[in-house]
Amino acid sequence: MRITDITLTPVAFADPPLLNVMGVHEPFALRGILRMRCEDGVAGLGESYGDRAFLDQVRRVLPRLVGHDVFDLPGLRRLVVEELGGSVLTDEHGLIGGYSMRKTVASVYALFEVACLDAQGHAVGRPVADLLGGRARDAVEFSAYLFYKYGAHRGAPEDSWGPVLTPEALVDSARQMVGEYGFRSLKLKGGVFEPDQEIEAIHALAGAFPGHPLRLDPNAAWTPETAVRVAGELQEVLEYLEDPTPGIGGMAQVAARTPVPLATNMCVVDLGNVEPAFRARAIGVLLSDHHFWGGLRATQALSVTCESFGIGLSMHSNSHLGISLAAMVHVAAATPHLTYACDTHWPWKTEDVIVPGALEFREGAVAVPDGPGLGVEIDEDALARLHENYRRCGLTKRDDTMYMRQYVEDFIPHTARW
Ligand code: GKR
Ligand code: MG
Repeated sequence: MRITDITLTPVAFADPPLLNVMGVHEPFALRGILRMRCEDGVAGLGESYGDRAFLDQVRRVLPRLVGHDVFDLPGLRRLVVEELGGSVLTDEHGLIGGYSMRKTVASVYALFEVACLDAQGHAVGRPVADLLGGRARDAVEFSAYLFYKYGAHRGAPEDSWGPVLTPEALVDSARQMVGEYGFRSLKLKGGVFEPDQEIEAIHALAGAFPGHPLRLDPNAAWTPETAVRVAGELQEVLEYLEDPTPGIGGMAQVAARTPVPLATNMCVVDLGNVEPAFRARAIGVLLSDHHFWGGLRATQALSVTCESFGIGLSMHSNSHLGISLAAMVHVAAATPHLTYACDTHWPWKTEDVIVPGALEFREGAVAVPDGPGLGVEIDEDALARLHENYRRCGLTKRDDTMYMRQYVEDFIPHTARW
């Protein structure tokens, strides 16, 4: 079934001032929405990053896809490699994980692969999870992704979450999120305050939510020495500690000195990192992400690799919309080894490009949509509105550090500083 037409629409959606090691989220998060039309009126949707450098790479490949068969995924990958071989995109989505040509190709291919799988599902009348081998679970569990945050964007009124800068406010925001979505696992984005303040915050969450698995992710803000100390202080309450320190070597040093499993979406970000990280016993859990690991099928292959070596599998998230959530749900449902609750930024957004209702959170989990393909549809008015946001906001890349300097003039990212 051949592709007859393909369009890429950049969109921007409102995002609160969430804090992390690099700075603070800007007023809008960017995404790229891909729409594919095929013979017989079948359509496919994809979603990925929306920064200009990424969109430019995608646009280079687009003309070559017209006439391509959506069932020919190896051929699709060859087209992407032929067109982009040699390109390397920088990557701030994982907050400075590694980048490479292989990762660039994997990211661009992934966007197309999801749209092809959606189209395949529509063509044969089956959900994407069925095309990926069938459901290992009917609903996919997610974690509450907690952030410290400012109360308002520069010059704007306070948002509905208000400021979250103390353990008390953090516990309140967790209560709000758990109350609304029913999450069990709670993840705190750390690397914002001194480690002792973040230790106190995790203890406050443990006290307020007994029995809930807890995670802390400072995006490599600490030295190995500090990471070992924090892990020691929190070892009774953490499900895992995510990227406490940079690099496979640093992570391995920490892992050797703590029983707390270390997780990563920064030091293992493509296949080239797998062997050295596993050999060094640097991690216990890998956070997959189909957007940069080469799509849904590559995520499943990665899962088999992890299972073979006794490494757990979780899922990473960036600010995203409903097409991405649908893809995350289908692949997680069809990947038996993906047993950790997945990350999602979903609760932080207030608008979307899909028709509401297809993806609902119940007890912290999203049921796999039953309809064909991804099971989500574009809301044309919403897509036009979010594209207009994109045109007006003037952002072309994520830059949490530059924006942070509007709040704290001399801000320097905290990477491996503490
Ligand atoms: O949205 O600020 C954020 C996150 O810090 C994101 O950029 C990270 O890539 O969620 C991610 C993570 O787990 O490191
Ligand atoms: Mg992380």
